[in-house]
Amino acid sequence: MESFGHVIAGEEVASADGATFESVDPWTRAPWATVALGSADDARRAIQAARQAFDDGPWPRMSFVERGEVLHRLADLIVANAGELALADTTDMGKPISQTAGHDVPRAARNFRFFADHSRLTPAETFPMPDGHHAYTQYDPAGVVAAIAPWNFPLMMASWKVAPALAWGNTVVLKPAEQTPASATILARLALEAGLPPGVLNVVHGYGPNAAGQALTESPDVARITFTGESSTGRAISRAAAANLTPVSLELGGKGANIVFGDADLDHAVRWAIQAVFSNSGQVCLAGSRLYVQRDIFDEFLARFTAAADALVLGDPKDRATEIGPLSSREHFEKVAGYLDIATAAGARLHTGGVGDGWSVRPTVVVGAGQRDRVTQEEIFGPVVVVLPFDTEADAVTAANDTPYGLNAMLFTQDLSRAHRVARALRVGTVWANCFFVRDLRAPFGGAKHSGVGREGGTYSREFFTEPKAVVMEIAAP
Ligand code: TXE
Repeated sequence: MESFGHVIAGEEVASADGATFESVDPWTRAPWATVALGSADDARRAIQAARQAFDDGPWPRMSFVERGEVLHRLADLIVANAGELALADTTDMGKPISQTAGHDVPRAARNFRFFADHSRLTPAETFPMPDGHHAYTQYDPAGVVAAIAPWNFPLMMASWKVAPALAWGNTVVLKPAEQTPASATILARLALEAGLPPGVLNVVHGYGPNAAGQALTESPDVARITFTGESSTGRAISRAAAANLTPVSLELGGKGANIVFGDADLDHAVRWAIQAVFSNSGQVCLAGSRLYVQRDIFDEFLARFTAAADALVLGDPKDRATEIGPLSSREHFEKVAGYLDIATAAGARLHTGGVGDGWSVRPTVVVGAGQRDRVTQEEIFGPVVVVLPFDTEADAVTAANDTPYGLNAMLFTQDLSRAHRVARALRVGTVWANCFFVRDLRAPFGGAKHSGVGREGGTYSREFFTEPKAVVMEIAAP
C-alpha cells in the first residue's frame, strides 16, 4: 500500500484526528493506497496556511518572471516524473495508461508552462484621458483560491485550476476528488521541490458534503472557488459561496451533441465520434454522448461506427494496448449500468455493448431512443452513446439544443457556410467542427446553461483569478 498525506504549509501531514481512507484500484477492485481523510478542521488548517503565505509570503509580490521560473521548473519535474504521475491516475481511476501518459500528464505540464508565460506576456490596459488624467488597470492576485477537482482527469484538471491561480500570484488549497487523491499529493511534493514557497500550494484530501470540500466553500478566507464536477454539486457550492459573496467558476456536466451531416467525410467523422464518446470510457464532461446522424447516411454510418466501437481494446488499464478500462468506481459502474436498464425499459435497444467484466461497461450504442428519454437527456458519464436520426439542419440544431446542458457540441460537414451557421445556433461553450478536443489554451473554456458559470483559459482565467483594479491619476495640474 502506498501512502498519501495532505500537504499543508510545506509539510506532508496526517489529518489532525489521524483519520484515513483507502483509494481503490477499479481494475483489481482492491485498495492500493492509504490517504489522509481531511475534516473541516484540516481544510481550515490548509486555508490558514494559504492565507499566511498570501499575506506574509513572497509569492504574491514576486515578479511574473520569478513566478514563471518556478512554474516552469514544476513543469520540468512533472515531465521528469511522468511515469509515477500517470500510474497514480491510472491506478486511482482506471484510465488507460496510454491516455494518462500520452495526454493527461503532458497536458498538465503544458498548463503550467502556458499560464507562466501568459501571465508574464499579457499586457494590462491603459486609458489616456483627454482631460489631463490617465487610467490604467492593475490585475491584483485575489487571495486564497479553493480548487475543487473531479476524478475524471485528476492531474490535468487540478493543473488547469492551480496553474493560472499560482501564475497570477494567488495561493491555493486544492481538494482532489476522493476517488483520485494520489496525483495531487505528488504534484504538491514536486511543487516544493521546484521551489514553490511553503503554503503557496496546499492539498487537503477528503469528501465533499459536510467535510473538507464543503468547509472550503464556506470559508470567508477563501477569495475564489474554482470547481469542476456535477451540476448539482455546483448548485450546492454556489449556495455556500453566496454567504460570503465568494466568486465561483463552475465547470459542470454535459450531454454533448455530435451532429453528422450527410455530406461529412464518413471515415473522419467515425474516427472522431468514437474518440468523442469512448475515450476515458466516456467519463468526460465533453463526451459526444448524443450522436445525431442525417437520415440518408444513418445506416451506413451506424454500421461503420458500430464496427469501430466493437474493435476497441478493453482490458487492464496498465497495459499499453488497452483503449477502454473499467469505470472509476463501483458506485459509478452501478450508475452507468443502471442507465442501460433505463434505456431498454423505455423501449430503446442496445445495438452493441452492455455490461463487461468487473466494473467495465463495453462501448455501448443505443438506438431507438426518443429525444426526451432519460438516456438522451441525462449525463451518463460512461461509454454509452445514443444514436438518433435527423432530417434537416434545423431539426438537428433544435435537438442538439434540447437538453439542460450546454457545454459543447461537435459537427461534421464539408459545407463551410453550414458549419458556421450551425456553430452560431448551438447554445454551448465550445463547438468543434470536423474535430474534437482540440484546444487553444487562450480560448474561453466553460459551459452555457446548466453546464457552468464563467469561463477559464487565457485572459478569462486572469479575470477570474485576479481583482482587476482601475487606477486613475492626474497628470496635469488644473
Ligand atoms: O462528482 P461531484 P462525483 C459528473 C458525472 C458523474 C457525477 C458524479 O455525471 O457521474 O458527476 O461524480 C467535491 N462542497 N461529473 O460524485 O460530487 C468532491 O469531493 C464542496 C462531471 O465525483 O461533483 C469532488 O472533489 N465540494 C464532471 C468534486 O466535488 C464538494 C467531472 C466532484 O464531485 C461537495 C466529474 C460540496 N458540497 C463528475 N460535494 C465533469 N463535468 O467533468 C462534492 N464535492
